[in-house]
Amino acid sequence: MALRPGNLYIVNLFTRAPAGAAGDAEGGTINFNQPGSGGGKAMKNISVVAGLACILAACGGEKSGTPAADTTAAAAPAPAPAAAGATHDINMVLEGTTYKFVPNEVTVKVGDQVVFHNVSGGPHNVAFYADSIPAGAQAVIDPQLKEPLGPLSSALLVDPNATLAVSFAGAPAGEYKFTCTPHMAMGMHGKITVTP
Ligand SMILES: [Cu+2]
Repeated sequence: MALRPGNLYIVNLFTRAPAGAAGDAEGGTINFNQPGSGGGKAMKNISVVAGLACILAACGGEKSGTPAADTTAAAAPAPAPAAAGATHDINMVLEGTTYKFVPNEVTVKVGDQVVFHNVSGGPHNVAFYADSIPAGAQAVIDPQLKEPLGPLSSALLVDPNATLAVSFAGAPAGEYKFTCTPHMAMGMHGKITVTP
């Protein structure tokens, strides 16, 4: 608290220096005034200086400000998996000794969403195959995965009836093959076909 006004006052002293050429003796007097009424003048002078600084900075500031605005604009569309299309449900189940997605193949349209349900035999997850999904698909899917196990690989659905929604808004058409990481070796696979 005390340091900052003091520093500001020092700036003020420098500003006054040419005018108050009277000498060091006056400097001492000014110091005594510092905590008192002199503070008001100091504040005014500083305000003027600050104002000038703002004006001077404005020229350079606008250049850096524009890209900043662009960044915000670019980031905005990402958290917008608002599903305007249809919703398709896929259950993740254990039937007998078989782990499966039910249905294991669905066809959706761009803009639709698929909701995976942890029905039985969990935990399950959804892991898309990076080597077979359409180009550009990963950029659509990854931002939707919270705490993913890895790229294109969702977190585990542990709780009963836990769901994972994957929106295909803005997604490229094509085949999206996926598996369940814990049960991949047991043949738990599925495929979503996205049509324009
Ligand atoms: Cu599974």
